[in-house]
Amino acid sequence: MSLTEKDKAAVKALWAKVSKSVDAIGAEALGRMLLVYPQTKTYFSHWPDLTPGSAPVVSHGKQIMGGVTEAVSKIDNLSGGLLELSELHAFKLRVDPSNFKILGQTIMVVIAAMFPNDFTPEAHVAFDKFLAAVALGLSERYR
Ligand code: HNI
Repeated sequence: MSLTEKDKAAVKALWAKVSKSVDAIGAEALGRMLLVYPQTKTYFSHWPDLTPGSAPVVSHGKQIMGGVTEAVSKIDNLSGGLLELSELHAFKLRVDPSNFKILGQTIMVVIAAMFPNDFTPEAHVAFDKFLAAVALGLSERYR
């Protein structure tokens, strides 16, 4: 299920449209992940407030989207390009990698809701493949 050149172009085109709003996308996607999939809250129990829109959710949403933006720039080598982030999530944060798919889902829902015209079926399929490849790249260091 690797990304074709056409997929890569579609992901970059979508990203060009949404990148001005990444902070808002990240805050909304992370807030939704914590609310809709409450099992993900265990990793953030040291935060004072895990509700959507709270300060830590907004600020961490930005950080996560920084990682996604980095992944777009490394789209040709996602298994090698995300090793540092993978290492961090595997050994320091000890995040179960199944959660990467969950966050991918909420990121996609938020982009679809915020950018209905840009989130065409072609953009959707390419972005879905991209997020699956990002999740795989982030899982690289777990074994
Ligand atoms: Ni994730 C920290 C990127 C998914 C739990 N995460 C980060 C940082 C980046 C990042 C960047 C900050 C790194 C640093 O401090 O150097 N995370 C990403 C990306 C994805 C992702 C790109 C998927 C697309 N992270 C997840 C998921 C969980 C998660 C699904 C848990 C459910 N991440 C964390 C935790 C931290 C973190 C926990 C540390 C946060 C803190 O404040 O302690």
